[in-house]
Amino acid sequence: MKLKNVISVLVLSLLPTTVVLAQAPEDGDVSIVQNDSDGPSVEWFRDAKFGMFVHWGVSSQTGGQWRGENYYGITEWLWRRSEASREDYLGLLDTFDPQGFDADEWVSLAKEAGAKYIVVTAKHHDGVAMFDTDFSDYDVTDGAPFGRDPMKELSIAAEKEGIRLGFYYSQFQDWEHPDGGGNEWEYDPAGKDFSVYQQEKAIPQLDELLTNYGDVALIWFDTPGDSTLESARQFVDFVRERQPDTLISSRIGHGLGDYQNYRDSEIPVVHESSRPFEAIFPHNESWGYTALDTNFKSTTELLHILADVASKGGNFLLNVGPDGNGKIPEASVNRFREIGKWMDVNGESIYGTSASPFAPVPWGTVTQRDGAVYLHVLEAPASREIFLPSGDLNIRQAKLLATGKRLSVTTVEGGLKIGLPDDMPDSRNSVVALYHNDGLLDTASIEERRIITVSSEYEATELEPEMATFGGNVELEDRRYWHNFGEWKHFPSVKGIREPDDTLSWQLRVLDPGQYTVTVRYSADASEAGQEGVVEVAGQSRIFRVLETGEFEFDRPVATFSHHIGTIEFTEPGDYSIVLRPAQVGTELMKFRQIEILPHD
Ligand code: H79
Repeated sequence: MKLKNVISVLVLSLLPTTVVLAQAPEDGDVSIVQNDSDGPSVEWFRDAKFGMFVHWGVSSQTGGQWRGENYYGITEWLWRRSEASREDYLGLLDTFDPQGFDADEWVSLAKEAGAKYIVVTAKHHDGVAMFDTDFSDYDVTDGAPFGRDPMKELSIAAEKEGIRLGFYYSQFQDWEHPDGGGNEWEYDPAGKDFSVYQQEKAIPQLDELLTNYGDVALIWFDTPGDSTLESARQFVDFVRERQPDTLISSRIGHGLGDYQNYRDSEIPVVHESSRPFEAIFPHNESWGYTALDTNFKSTTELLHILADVASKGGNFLLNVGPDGNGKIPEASVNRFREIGKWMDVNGESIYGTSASPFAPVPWGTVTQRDGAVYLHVLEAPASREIFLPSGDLNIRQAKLLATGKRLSVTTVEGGLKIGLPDDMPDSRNSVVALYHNDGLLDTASIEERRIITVSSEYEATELEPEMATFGGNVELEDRRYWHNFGEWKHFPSVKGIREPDDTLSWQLRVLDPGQYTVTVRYSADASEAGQEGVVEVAGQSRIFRVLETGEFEFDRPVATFSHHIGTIEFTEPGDYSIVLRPAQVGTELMKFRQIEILPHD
């Protein structure tokens, strides 16, 4: 497992994947990106680890409040959600005059936060260009009192600060163009010829973006919809021809693109592909500015997402939604600055690192580089001793990155124990660096990554569908839902649990023997409720009857039930498997969400 082993990496990328899920075409293609040996180098992107996403457009002026209505949910979809006429919506250009916009201010904030690249909406689905274009009347330069070209100003500021700039460009949806995708309230889809839009607007505008704005780090295509392979290829070939080093996001569709996007607000449990990836999150729940949502993720939560994504080998692209005056909300500014302070101290454990070589750990996450492993301690246990399932590793030195304090490392069965001080430097994430003589370690095998540590020192062990091994007809099914329009939430689940051979099982490594309670969390409608399920572990079997929570609808809250199904005992430390199955043949047993194991005194 230790030394660099190219074969195992290759094998991993060929295995049938359990984490890249079937995908509704509306929201972007997350299929595995093909290796393209002729494509641009992705090294800078792989190393970057943190970027700033910016959603800004004429709808930002409304803050989600328009013509007497509150549009809870994503503001950038305002036109489609309101189904306003083009005169009414595009009238927002007449008032677009963000005198507070200062490109240097945005770029400095990204820089201060430690972001290595910025992606900004050059054109979102509404079709309005946020740059000076000759191929549409609807741009903020000639078509609005603003009269400036914010993409130009950003490109100059970014170049000055040495930060890369990429453009979001909605290639399929364009609600302003009669032949573009998405606007079916004003234009009959039967009468549309998508290629007219592509040839007369999208390609010429990409030409402008790739000609007049210096080096473009990437084009962030989104929502391929039902566009064809030929259409996607034309976009890719065109970008390649104009700027061969510009990266292309996988939301171009059809498995094309230079790196892998996951879905909105999604972190893969395991990233299988050899291509780099990016996990994207809005700071609150809307991408475009809204006055109706102040649920900004805390610095702690953002630092945890950053460490989690990096431990899987990916980049965290965190969005801000500047308002109609061009100002980034204060809540975002403050959090970005806090991230930057943490990066100043701990950046070594993030930039240029690779995915964790080890099984998941209950106290946090792990990143690594050649000769170093970084332990991101997100939840320090009361005993101040953490276990790393590292096998034998030749450690030279262990220290806290923040203070330089040396830590004790003891070799134990299967790994290492590291002693932590009582006063950890940062309650959000204190990083321990382990310097060793074993080079860059192999990514853990799938089997290793599926081993879940159970210890009485941690509140709960959560057994997720993505970590399970499936028997019979069970397969992953990532259900999604939202509370307010477009604010996707994920419900990673399974389908095909209908008879006793249809099983989910997890490998447990129990550190502390004793009593634990088992809770099955699920959603079940009338067709599923009433059936019986069984959980088997350590020679003990607990049967339960599925209770009804309600219908699962994508556009309303999902009622999930935490069903306490009993107490079990692990008599000694060691490896166990835990299995969930239907007790009898039936319909789907439930919409399974997770099993939770809690120490029980
Ligand atoms: O730019 C941000 C969002 O505007 C964009 N992606 C991020 C980065 C985005 N993609 N999808 N969505 C937003 C929401 C998708 C809604 C849809 Fe539907 C679900 C379109 C089709 C299914 C709502 C329900 C509209 C039609 C059915």
